[in-house]
Amino acid sequence: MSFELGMMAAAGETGGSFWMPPEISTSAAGVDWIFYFIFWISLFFFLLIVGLMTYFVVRYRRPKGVEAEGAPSHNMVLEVTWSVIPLILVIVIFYLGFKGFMDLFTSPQNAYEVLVTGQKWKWLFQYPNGYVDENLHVPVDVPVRLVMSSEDVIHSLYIPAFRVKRDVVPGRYTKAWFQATQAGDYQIFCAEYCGKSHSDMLAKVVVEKPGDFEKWLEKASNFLDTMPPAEAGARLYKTRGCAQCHSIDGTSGIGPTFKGVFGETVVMVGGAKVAVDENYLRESINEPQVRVVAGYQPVMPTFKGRLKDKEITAIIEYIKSLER
Ligand code: HEC
Ligand SMILES: [Cu+2]
Repeated sequence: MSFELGMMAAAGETGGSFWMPPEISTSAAGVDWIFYFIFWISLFFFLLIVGLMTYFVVRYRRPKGVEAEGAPSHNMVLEVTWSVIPLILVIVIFYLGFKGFMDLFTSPQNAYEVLVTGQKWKWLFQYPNGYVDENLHVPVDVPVRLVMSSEDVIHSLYIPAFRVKRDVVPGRYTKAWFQATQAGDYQIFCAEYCGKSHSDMLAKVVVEKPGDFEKWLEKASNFLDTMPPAEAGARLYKTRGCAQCHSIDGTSGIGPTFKGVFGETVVMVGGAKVAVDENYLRESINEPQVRVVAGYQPVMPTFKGRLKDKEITAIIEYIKSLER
């Protein structure tokens, strides 16, 4: 991956290098600096030590027929030198690393807050007005704090361009922050192996130009009023957790698939047959335990009070659009 990201940087974006993607956050340059500082020190000592070792092996090898001399006791000057110089270097590395770590972990108080949920296998981002999106939109030049948690296993939110990577753990909150420096789209990965579709757990950070962020958020939050209901429903299906249990491709998961269910006759636990229409779908969303589909556990949570009527209508329109 480093190689691919390196190529992206070579394509003319700011900062970055062969090893590193472009630097798009205020912390990125500092992170890269420490990385290269340690990298060059390591390379220098690697070459020095391996070079000298090789030279000494050749230079002082014992020819045939020559007896080995006793080794000299020790050399104070040499030993103090090779102890004190590395000591100073590791202290400097510790200081720089600790300072960088504290910067990365302490978000500014006035930061704009976005709630992040990791789940198998996608990211959800919730804005202060309650709107949930599958991509992370942020304003440029504004500090943003992410307050993150997981619905299931451990994930890790990784935004290479911002040099941000932080585990997302079920049952607790972890935080990360950044301040983006350049408008554009950047990749988000999950960096903690979390199961079958781990590598598909992708999203984008969209860094918006000044003023555009507010416009985007307002427009996106009003999607119920501006989008065709079936499209709005498709969005809710992904952002409100239905996708966790219901497929749209005909495969059965924790719950039945939505594909082609509208207009069908479904058998309930107890043997009753129900024709699937708008009212049945509405009841299934609001009171899933009233009639339970045969062959499934009654594990669907109720969405009563959690979805507005308009949202339920949109989801029903979406389910209707999924023909077999
Ligand atoms: C935790 C898993 C889970 C989640 C999340 C979930 N459901 Fe369900 N759902 C089920 C199960 C299991 C059933 C079948 C048992 C039953 O009828 O209660 C079901 C049944 C249904 C049915 C009836 C389907 C049929 O074939 O008769 C509908 C409609 C439905 N869910 C809609 C939704 C919608 C809309 C959402 C999201 C807002 C959602 N569900 C979220 C598990 C879930
Ligand atoms: Cu993951």
